[in-house]
Amino acid sequence: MSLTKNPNVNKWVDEMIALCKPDNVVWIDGSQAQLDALTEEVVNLPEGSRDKLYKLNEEKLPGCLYHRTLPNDVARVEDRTFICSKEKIDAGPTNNWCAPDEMYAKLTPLYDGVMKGRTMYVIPYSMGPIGSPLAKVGVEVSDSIYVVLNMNIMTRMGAAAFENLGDTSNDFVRGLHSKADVDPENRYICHFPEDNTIWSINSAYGGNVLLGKKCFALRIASYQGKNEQWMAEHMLILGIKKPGGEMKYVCAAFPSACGKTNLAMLIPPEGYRAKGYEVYTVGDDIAWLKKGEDGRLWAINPENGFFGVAPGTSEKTNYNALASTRKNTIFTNVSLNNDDNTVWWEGLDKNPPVNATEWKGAIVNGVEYTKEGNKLAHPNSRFTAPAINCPCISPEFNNPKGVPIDAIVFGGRRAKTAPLVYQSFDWAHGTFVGAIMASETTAAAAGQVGVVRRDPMAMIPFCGYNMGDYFGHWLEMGDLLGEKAPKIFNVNWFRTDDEGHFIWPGFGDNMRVLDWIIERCDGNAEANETAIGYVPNAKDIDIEGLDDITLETVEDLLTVDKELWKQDAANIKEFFAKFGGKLPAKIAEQLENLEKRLS
Ligand code: GTP
Ligand code: SPV
Ligand code: MN
Repeated sequence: MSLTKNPNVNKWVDEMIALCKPDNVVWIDGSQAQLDALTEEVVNLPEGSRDKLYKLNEEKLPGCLYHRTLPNDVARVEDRTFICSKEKIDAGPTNNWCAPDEMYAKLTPLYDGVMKGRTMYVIPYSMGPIGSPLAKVGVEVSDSIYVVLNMNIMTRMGAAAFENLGDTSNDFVRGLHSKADVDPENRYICHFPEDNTIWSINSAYGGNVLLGKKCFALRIASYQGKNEQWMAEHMLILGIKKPGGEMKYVCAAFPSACGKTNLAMLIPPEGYRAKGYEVYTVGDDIAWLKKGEDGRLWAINPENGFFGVAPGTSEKTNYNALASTRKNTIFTNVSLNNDDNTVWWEGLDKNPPVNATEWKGAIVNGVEYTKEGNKLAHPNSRFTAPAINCPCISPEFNNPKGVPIDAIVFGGRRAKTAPLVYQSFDWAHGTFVGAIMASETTAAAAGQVGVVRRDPMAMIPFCGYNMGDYFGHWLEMGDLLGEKAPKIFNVNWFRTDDEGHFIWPGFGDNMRVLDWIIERCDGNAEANETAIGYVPNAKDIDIEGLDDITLETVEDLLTVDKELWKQDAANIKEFFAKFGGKLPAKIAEQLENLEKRLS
């Protein structure tokens, strides 16, 4: 029975029922009793069933579940992701486009009767704290219990979301998902920004099916933000407090699998902890930002949990993320230790389980298997963990107002060009710094790994409209915020030496760079003006307690190689040319200025 009187919701759900023809319809109220019953149902499915989840060791991992997706369905599929705006120009040159009528016509037969013999779950959820002026409501219908259980962790799910929507509003995002036959040939992730609608079919993996996340909170929301004077960004949010100082909030945009979760939960090096520095996590993947009454830029994390990369997560690299996964967490495509029914992935520790189930489901000797160069966990295996589990979750996490932002940081994986850190000259130049971001591709999306591609603001896979207009929107936000706009920086933790090793230790030691950033915000730290922006003096990056890093190493990490930058500028020019008349004149001008400074 429907959980809302809202006729817009009920009419749409009725249409989806008529289309998909499920045997049953279950409205998700969010109650523990309902979640427990669904969990029982899904763990009791027969072995070999595609939808099956497994309960993990109740003592070591209470409330935790394990799931494997099909080997052809382990990451976002950018080549099958579409922005279906009426006009092609509104999707822009960086998105796949199809006219909405055409896409609806193509997909309708695929959805027709797809849920026969299945149950449709109607999932109401809020992105952002319920009742926050920055929050928005979505409704996802899906034939997957895995989706329901993940949405429960990642969003504020249940009847309360409908109360927040009210009985008459039409302002909710309609998400239709069916795993169908999980057929990669007929897999589509389609967004209709002008209809507030998302249609996803033939996948059962994370970013393709948890429609509140990338589909709504970035692709649809970025379009809404452009029209409503706010921003939806692929950014973590963290709070840093130095001893005796005020809490500073920093947002950082890095491409997928480039370190957002790690930076958001960083533990400062010993020397900093001894002095009393504190770090708090507000969000690890997405930020919604809006001008507040005080004229500053405020941010909320629209999510309620972390859908984090498992490999590489260890007590040493990210203690807080690991701690977040010790209860009520869902693990996807990691490996099992069959002896004690716990989970393992590459980088957790140096002891792969002997009696292991690898991510595709084969039982193997994990020690031998990994010695032969195989991976027990998929490189994009993930944990879905409740934010409240995080030991350093910010006390402001549920604050409906959000937090005021002092600095915005961009960054990616660059082996050579980008220095460890630099600051932009001003907001317009900072927008340009974001627009020229580039990074090596990772396992978070299907396709080749390790190729450098341009990825403005880490939004290439997530901008729901023409990216030229998106740059324009950034410039407009700068005008709106004026003097109170956050300072903009760029970082690169991934410079390598001639043997290809990372030079900078990264992880907790990134605090040393954040320290310079927050001092710059307070006007306390010095910098050198270079062709690309303000670069710190090597001596102003605190390296006390770092064994392998000398002042010379820092100097090396901070060099700006003009020849490399000239090559980069040429590549940027080519990239910008794609946008034609949609590239804002101010951004083109920034490139000309960079070229002049380099020559
Ligand atoms: P998405 O969830 O896909 O958006 O990824 P993310 O940006 O949150 O990336 P995450 O923090 O999960 O890190 C991805 C990978 O980068 C992991 O394997 C980390 O171990 C590695 N990593 C994170 N921070 C650093 C760093 O400072 N230095 C180095 N060398 N590696 C890092
Ligand atoms: C990313 O790829 O940036 C993620 C994981 O955060 S997914 O939800 O699959 O998009
Ligand atoms: Mn992400």
